[in-house]
Amino acid sequence: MKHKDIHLEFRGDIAIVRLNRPAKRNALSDELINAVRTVFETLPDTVRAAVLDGEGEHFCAGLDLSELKERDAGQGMHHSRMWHAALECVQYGPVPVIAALHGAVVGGGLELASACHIRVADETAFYALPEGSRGIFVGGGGAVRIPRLIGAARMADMMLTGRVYNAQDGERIGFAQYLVPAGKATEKALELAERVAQNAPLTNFALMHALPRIAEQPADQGFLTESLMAAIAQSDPEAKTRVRAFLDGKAAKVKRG
Ligand code: 1HE
Repeated sequence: MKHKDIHLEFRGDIAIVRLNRPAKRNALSDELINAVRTVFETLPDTVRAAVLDGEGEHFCAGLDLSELKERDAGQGMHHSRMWHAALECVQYGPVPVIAALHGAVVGGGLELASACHIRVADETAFYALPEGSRGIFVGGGGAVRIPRLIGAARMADMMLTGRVYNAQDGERIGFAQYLVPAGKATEKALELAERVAQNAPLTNFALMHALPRIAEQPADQGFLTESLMAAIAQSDPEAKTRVRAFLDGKAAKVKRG
């Protein structure tokens, strides 16, 4: 798939998806958000993990505000649903996605990052939800995904007061799981992607598709779903091979962190 605002590259079984609209700080036009959707819908089945990053000084400036024309309520709802559909393709697509963040991670850019499975930020990253001061609301799934990362109270504060979190505080409160020196986010994300790509495919499926849903289920339903997923994963020949390798002393032990 070729699109003028996305650079797509393959390194072995890793896909690197780069937002490539630096002159507009990778602002997400309707065209670009739909291209993100198409990329994740059409990844070749040889791909085992993906890295998502942004060209230029910033990861992403959010919604392309130049397209925020007069919309009536129905059009506004459909526009938001279009974003939901695109970001669902990232979260519930074929492979885990590792976001490599730097510079502005704001508005819809933060919503996009929140749909990824792992976030690596460099020291230049900053997080904001300027929707609050622009008189609008999040519409790309942020009201669902962001409270799950940082809590509803912190999200409300960001939108009510325009609070901006720097990279260190962003890691502390849960936006990013990894914080690396400036310019190193993509390198670290690639290192993690290579590790993720070595997992049994069913393990990655379980973590992407079962875990977030189990976490939202009432406990008694969650325990049952977990047991079904566990039974499916452990009956896979790949699991048996890996467990046997450990018992035969041929697989790596867990090392101290
Ligand atoms: C844009 C956008 C954009 C930059 N839509 N064109 N998001 C925001 O409210 C964030 C708005 N952007 C900014 O605050 C800043 O641009 C940044 C902090 C991200 C970067 O600052 P800087 O100094 O590096 O760049 P700049 O000079 O502000 O912008 C460069 C160009 O990109 C300029 O256009 P030019 O033609 O004058 O060169 C900007 O107009 C353009 N640009 N950001 C359109 N967002 C599903 S709902 C989600 C709702 C939201 O995401 S609302 C939050 C939107």
